[in-house]
Amino acid sequence: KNYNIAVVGATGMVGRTILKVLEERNFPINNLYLFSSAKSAGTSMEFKGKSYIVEELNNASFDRDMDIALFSAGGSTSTKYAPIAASKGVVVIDNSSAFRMDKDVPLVVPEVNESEIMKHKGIIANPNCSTIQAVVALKPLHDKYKIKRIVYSTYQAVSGSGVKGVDDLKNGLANKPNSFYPHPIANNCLPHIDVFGENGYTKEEMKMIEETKKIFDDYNLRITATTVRVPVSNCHSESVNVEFYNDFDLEELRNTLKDSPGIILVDDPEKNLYPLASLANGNDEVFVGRIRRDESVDCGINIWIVSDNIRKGAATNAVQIAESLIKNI
Ligand code: 11C
Repeated sequence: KNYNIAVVGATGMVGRTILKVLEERNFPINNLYLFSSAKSAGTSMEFKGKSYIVEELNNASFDRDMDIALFSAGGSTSTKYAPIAASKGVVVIDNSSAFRMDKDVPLVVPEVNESEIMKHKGIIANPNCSTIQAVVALKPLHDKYKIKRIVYSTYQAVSGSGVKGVDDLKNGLANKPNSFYPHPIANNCLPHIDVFGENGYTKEEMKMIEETKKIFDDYNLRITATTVRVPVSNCHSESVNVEFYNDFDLEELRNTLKDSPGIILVDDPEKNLYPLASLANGNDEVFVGRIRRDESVDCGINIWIVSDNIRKGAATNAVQIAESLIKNI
C-alpha cells in the first residue's frame, strides 16, 4: 500500500531533510503534499524527480485524503494546525516541542520505545535532537545496568537553530545588530540554548531532563544538564556521565552498545578514533565512543555521543516513526 503524506514546513532545514530521507528510504508514497508559511508558498521542490509546488498552510489544508503529516514548522504552527489535522484523521508526527510533555502524546525514539507509537490519539511527538541521540545510546545500558543518574554536557551545532544559526556562524566574529545569538558564535562557546527559566536552567536543558524521563518512562532517574552552543555547523556532541545501580564489566558494556540498534561504536583512542561531528554528518546513526569508567563513583561511566541533529535528531527519527506507523495502519 502507498500512503498520502504531508510535510508541513517543507522548505525549512528539517523539512528538506525529511523529503531527502523519505526518498532515500523509499517510503511508500501515493500523494505528497508540501506546506509552508505564506512566505515560502509557491516554491517548487523536487521529490523523486517530480516537481511539487509548496502550498500555504491553512485551516482547509487537511481536508484531503491524507494518512500522515510530518510537521516541522515550529511550535506555534504545530499548536494551531496539528489538532486540526488530527481531528480530520491525519496522524501527525510533530517535530516541535508543543505536545511532547502532553500525557496523551507518545514521545518516541523507535530504537527505544517504538511500542508507544500505537497508543497515539492523533499526534506523536518527535523528541528534541539532543535528547534523541542520548537516549539511543543510554537505552541498552539502562535496560542492562539500570541508570541512577545522568549528567549531560552538550556541544551543540548551530544548525539546531536553523538557517539563522548557520548564518551567524558563517558571518564570523562580528556580533552584528541582526545576529541571532546574543554573542558571536565564531570562536565562542555559548552556555545558552533557548531561554532561561526561573530555576536558572535553559529550556533546552529542561527538555533533555524531562524528555529523557518520559521516553524511559522512569521518573526516578536523577538527571542534570548543561547545554552549550559551539561553532560547529552540524551534528551535536555530548559528554554524558552515567551512574548505574548495578556494576558492569566495561568490555561487556562496550559490546552491549556495539550490538544495539542505531549505534556505531567508534572507540579506539590509541588510533585517535572517537566520534566526531565530521564523521556523523550526513549519517543516521548515533556514534558512541570514549567509553571509560568514572573512577570517582562505584558504578559509573563517561561516554561521548555524536549524531547528526538534523537527520537522526529530527528528520530521520520522524520518518522512522512513520515507517513504524504504516506497519500498523
Ligand atoms: C537546538 N535542540 O539545538 C535545539 C533545536 O525542541 O526541537 C531543536 C529544538 C526542539 O537548538
